[in-house]
Amino acid sequence: MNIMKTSLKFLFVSVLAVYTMSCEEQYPPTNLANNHIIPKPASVVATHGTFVLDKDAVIFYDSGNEDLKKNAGYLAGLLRPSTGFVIETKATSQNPGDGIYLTTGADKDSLLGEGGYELVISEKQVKISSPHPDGVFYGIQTVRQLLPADIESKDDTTREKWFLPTGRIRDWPEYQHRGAMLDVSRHFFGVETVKRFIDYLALYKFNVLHLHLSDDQGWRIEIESWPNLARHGGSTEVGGGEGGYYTKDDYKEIVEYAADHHITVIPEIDMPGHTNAALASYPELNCDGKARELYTGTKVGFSTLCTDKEIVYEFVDDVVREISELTPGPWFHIGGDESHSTDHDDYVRFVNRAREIVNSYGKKVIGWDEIAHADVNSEDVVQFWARENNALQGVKKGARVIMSPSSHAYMDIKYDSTTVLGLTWAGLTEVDDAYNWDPVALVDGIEKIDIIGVEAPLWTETIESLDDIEYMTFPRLPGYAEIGWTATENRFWEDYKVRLGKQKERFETMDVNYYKSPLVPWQDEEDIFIDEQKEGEVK
Ligand code: TNX
Repeated sequence: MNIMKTSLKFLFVSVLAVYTMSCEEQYPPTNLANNHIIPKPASVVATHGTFVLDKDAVIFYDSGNEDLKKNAGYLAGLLRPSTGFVIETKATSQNPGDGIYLTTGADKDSLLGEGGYELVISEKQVKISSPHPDGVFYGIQTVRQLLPADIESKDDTTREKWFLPTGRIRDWPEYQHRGAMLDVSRHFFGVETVKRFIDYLALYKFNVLHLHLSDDQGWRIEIESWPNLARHGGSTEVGGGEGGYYTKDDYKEIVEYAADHHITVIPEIDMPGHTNAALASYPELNCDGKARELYTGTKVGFSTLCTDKEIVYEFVDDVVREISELTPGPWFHIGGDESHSTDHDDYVRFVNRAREIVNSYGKKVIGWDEIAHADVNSEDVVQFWARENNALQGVKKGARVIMSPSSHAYMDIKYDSTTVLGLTWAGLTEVDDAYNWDPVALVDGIEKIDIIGVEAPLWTETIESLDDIEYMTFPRLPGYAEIGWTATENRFWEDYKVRLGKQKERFETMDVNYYKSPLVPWQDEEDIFIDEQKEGEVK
């Protein structure tokens, strides 16, 4: 019986192989509906033709639009290594009728909103239009995912023709805030690592990078008026390693790189708890006037700024001012979590003053859900991570919410009991748990209108390298992207896991160290091709 089975299987595979070879010219399939784009687009209509991208391709963009010019340059740069094509970018004042055409000519298309786009692929042209350059950038990511995984190769594949199936995609984000957080304090990560992280966010249409820049174990950004923060407070990390910090130029470089990828950086200075690194750098920030020792362990809740001292508010003012000057985005995150060593009334007073300082530098406040105990209002955002009551209280005071439930959205939580990296305090978060939740269904009394979006934090007590970052984020990160982008009624784990499984070759070509979850049907691209051929036959 077994022999029978094996030989049947062999016969089946050989037939498929011959069949595939004889169909080579048709590669890839021409059915746009068979895409495995993440996040899943709002609507896809296939027209069953093929667009051919070769070395003569030109990328056109609306003349006079500097943002689109940048998008065009970005796309040409994206295609360059793997195709080897030096693709020309050209300004145009009208639809050229062929090539790749990036345009904000969808001005009146209100359904798309600022982040939405329409991608129309015909045999002659790939046209990406959106009311806003952000949407065009997202359309570019969709095109990228429609191309084979090889497109991510850093080396010239020498492939002469690249194909896209024809049709129309109209697509827009469900939430305006789609973020990930990187804790650069517990372990420090240099500019290049942060840039790779930004690359991954861009691929999945995230638009926010939240940087957790200070904590007990390290202060990670240069502050000119308080130089010892970075010099001393940044000199170590969890486990006693070297640590490090961003100079102002480093931080600017990150912010600019993020902006080039249509991502806004949110800086966080966690206060009044999680401040040991600052308390070790300046004795006057402590109530007893004595500097603390640097800390390289992983406990939380033991440190607090001395909320009675005026010098503490001068410190907060200087820090907020210097960082805000370098931050084009509208937000400043003041942390506010786990201030277990701060008296409740002191905490409330501190947060209220910190809010005023942030507002005085033209920024809006975000804080972890505990800040709802202070006088938050409709200008503020509360980041839900632990306590439903806090989030609800924030909403009752008029604040809006970012959803980062630690039971689903924490990328530092282990996948299963065998995961070597990560923590377990919030349970375990397999890839299905990471995906299967609805921001609106989390807290009774918090409605869609109260929620600006979702964010997946990566805390780094156990994370030491880019490889570690990748292992914990992949493959959960694409799922968070889909929760933020795709309407809940359009999302199903059973469908998502198949699309995720089809990213295998892309992850591998990108050299991403990912967790091969047994819940995901990982597929090689040639098998996908065979499957899609089969599907084509049946239909
Ligand atoms: C809780 S989430 C924290 C962090 C830790 C994290 C570890 C939050 C606002 N505070 O300080 O790094 O748990 O998962």
